[in-house]
Formats: sequence, C-alpha cells, structure tokens
Amino acid sequence: MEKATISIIGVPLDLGQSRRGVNMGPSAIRYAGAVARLEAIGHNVIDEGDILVDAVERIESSDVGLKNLNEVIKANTKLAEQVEAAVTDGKFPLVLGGDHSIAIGTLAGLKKGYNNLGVIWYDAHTDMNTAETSPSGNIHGMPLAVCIGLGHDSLVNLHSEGPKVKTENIVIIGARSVDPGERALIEEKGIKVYTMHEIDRYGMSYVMEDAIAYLQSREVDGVHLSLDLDGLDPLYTPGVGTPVPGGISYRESHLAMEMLEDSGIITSAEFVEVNPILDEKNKTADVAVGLMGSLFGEKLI
Ligand code: 6HN
Ligand code: MN
Ligand code: MN
Ligand code: MN
Repeated sequence: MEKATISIIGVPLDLGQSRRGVNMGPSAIRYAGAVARLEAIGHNVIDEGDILVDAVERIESSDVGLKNLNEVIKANTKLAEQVEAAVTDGKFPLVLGGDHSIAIGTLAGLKKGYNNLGVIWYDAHTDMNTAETSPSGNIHGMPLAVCIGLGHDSLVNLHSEGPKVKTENIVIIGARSVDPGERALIEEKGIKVYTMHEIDRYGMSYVMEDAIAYLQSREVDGVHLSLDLDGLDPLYTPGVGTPVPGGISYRESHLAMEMLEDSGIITSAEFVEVNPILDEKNKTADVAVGLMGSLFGEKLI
C-alpha cells in the first residue's frame, strides 16, 4: 500500500458481548507496539486515542433482545464520526477493538467516503444474526447483518439512514461457526463465504486470489478489512471471547495480509475481539500487531 497517514482509533467497548475484558483490547494492542511497528515501515501514524465509553460493568438486557443496546449505539455513533473525519482528511482509519459490534460504527463512518465499498470479514463467525435469530442477544454477533440493513432500526440507521454496504460486496473468510438463521440469510442473499473447508481444500493462496479478484470484479472503490482475531485458531490467538477450534493458522493469516498488501485494495481496517483477560502473556495482541505489519507492507528482505 502507498505510504499513508494512519489514524488509529481505539474503541474500548465490551458491551456487545457478555464477557468482560475486551474493552482492554486497544491498550493491549498499543502495548504490543502497534504504533512503532507501523512507523518502522515508513507510515505516518497518528494515535487519536480512545473513544470515550462509559464503564458499565453490568449487562443490561432489553425488551428488544439486544444486550446493552443504548451503550452500543452511543459508542458506535462516536466511532462513526471519528472514522468519517479520518476518511475526509485522507487518512487510513485503523480501528482497534473492542468487541465486533464496533464494525457497525466503522462501516457507518466509511459510508460517506465510498460509493461502492467492499468488505472482507475475517472471522470464525459470520456475525449475521438479528435479534430474532441470535442465540445470545449479543450485538457483536450482528454487525454484518446490520450493515446490509437487517436488524434493529437504531443500529441500521446509525449515523446515516439505511444499509452501509451492498450484500454482493462482502466476502467472509474463515467461517466455521454459523448459526441456523445466519446460514439461511447467507443462502438467501448469496453472500460469498470461504469457510475453513475452502481454505483447507484449495489453500489460503487460492482463497485470497479469488476473494481479491471477486471484489475487483465488483468494481469497489475501497475495501474495509474487518479482522476478528478469533478467525485464527485459538492456538495462536487464545485471548478472544468466543474461540472456535479448527481455525486459520498463523502462517495462512500472514499470507492473507501480505496478499492484501500486494493487491493494494485495502483502504481501512479494524482488529477486534482481543481480550487480554483471557489471553496468555498478550499473545493475541502480539499476533494482531504482527498481522498489521504484514498488512501495511513490512518486508523481510
Ligand atoms: N464475534 N454467533 C454467536 C452469537 O452469539 O451470535 C457468536 C458471535 C461471535 C461474534 O465473534 O464477533
Ligand atoms: Mn468471531
Ligand atoms: Mn466477529
Ligand atoms: Mn508481499
């Protein structure tokens, strides 16, 4: 990627799910050396600090089946404003989570800057539940449905009215835990998903080539990478709230990031679900920062 000014935005939000600790993700990723790592590649990095999130150490259920809906809306609205400001300034937004519900704010913030945004969703899950299909009521299992216009009005219309991304512009990579309602939705909408089966069967190299070619054929004017650290196998990233065995390897993930870098298509990114309380010596944040290195053009030789 061209040497861009990277705007780092931390979102210490853990209310989109039910386990405490993922609010410390942004600190853990910074502690793992994110800023220095990106600067060493030659990027100009501005750490904007964290979005202010009220420290609510409790789960508030609501009659609409969405946990902590109001807090999630508040944090995501601030995030959307900040992401939009970064894009307007010509900067590359790099969002640090926080649970995956923050993708709602990130994608809302990107809306104004792109007419035909592509999204790569690197995740063990497909995050396409709605209040009706969710087994948990956790909003972090819903952001991809929200961004195509499905879900609670207050989430779908966050920051701006209506859907933020076209269904045909989404690619999911690494899926291996899909709820029945998500599966039905993926089938109905014909969403492009590379599950672990395709990664095992054809290899990450083929999967990434195919995914990149697909997005290019959609004539996207930018691509957002939403990387949930649970996309990797918990062997490499144990510090996540919803680990699923049988995941993407460390090497495959670096290859994926390098191929994205070579393609030059990525225009924004977020790294989410790092939970230091569940981690082993900040291993998961270290992996996140390593992957950022590959994504932003670190070269061995
Ligand atoms: N994530 N499908 C499950 C749910 O509760 O909706 C798990 C979601 C996990 C979400 O990891 O970002
Ligand atoms: Mn996940
Ligand atoms: Mn996720
Ligand atoms: Mn390369």
